[in-house]
Amino acid sequence: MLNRYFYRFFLTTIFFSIALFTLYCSKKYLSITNADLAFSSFMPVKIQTLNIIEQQKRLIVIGDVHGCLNSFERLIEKLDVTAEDVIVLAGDLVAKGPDSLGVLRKAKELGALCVRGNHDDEVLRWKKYLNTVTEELLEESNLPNGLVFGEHQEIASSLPEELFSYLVSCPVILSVPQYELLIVHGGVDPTKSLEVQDEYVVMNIRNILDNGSPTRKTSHGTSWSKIWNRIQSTKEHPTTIVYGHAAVRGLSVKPYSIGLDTGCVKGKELTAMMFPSKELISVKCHKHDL
Ligand SMILES: [Mn+2]
Repeated sequence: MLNRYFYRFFLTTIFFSIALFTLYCSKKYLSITNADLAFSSFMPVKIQTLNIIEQQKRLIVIGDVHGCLNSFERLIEKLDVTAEDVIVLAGDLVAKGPDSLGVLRKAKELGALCVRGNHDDEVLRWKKYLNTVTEELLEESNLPNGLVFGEHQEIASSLPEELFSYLVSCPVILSVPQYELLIVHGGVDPTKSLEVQDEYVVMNIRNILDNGSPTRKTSHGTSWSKIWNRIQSTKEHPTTIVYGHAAVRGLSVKPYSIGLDTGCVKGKELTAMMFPSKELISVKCHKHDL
């Protein structure tokens, strides 16, 4: 009799231990931090300030282009861009789409500013790794944590010096004090000051888990922008964050956050917002950027 109770108790304990351990691991896996990467990228400038001068007409922020050169060119045409406009790309200029190098070339030619996206960073991490490794050592089993063979490696190995210089110059956070704006790729941890934000989190974040950790998943926790808006609405001088990275959520205009990734590479739209008017202009994208 005693034996049977003991057996039940034993099994229940094992069951709950496994359940708790699984929960712990999944939470750990979900949260993101720079420390997860064994091999770091070329360290970006963390915060850059953009001062708009009087002669400059419009500040134009454009969502994730992801190598869709045709759509990017059509949007620039539709915007009727002149030399007095300031263009900022909200990150993820490269990968997924057909012409990453073409997009970088066009952005550089336009004198566009940019912030670093998670895919841009992955290309730069590959570039740094390729600079240090010999051909013989380039094997799946030797790859540092966070790197996988694929298009990021291909882009990195065909990246000419001048386009590398352009991409590596994109800061993580671009601050526009005149318009009380911040431009980033992913978002921020709303509970932390700008100075202590983790660069990797800013490039990757989508949600905040219930335990307060940032995650790139949209399936767990609360969107960072919801928390950001709640905090900013109590401030005397609130700041608005313009970002990309969240194609699943599409265009998301809230009082203090503006999400501009409208899924061009998935055949949806490429979107630009003008400041200070907050006017939106977009073009329709096509599958494979045709
Ligand atoms: Mn992204």
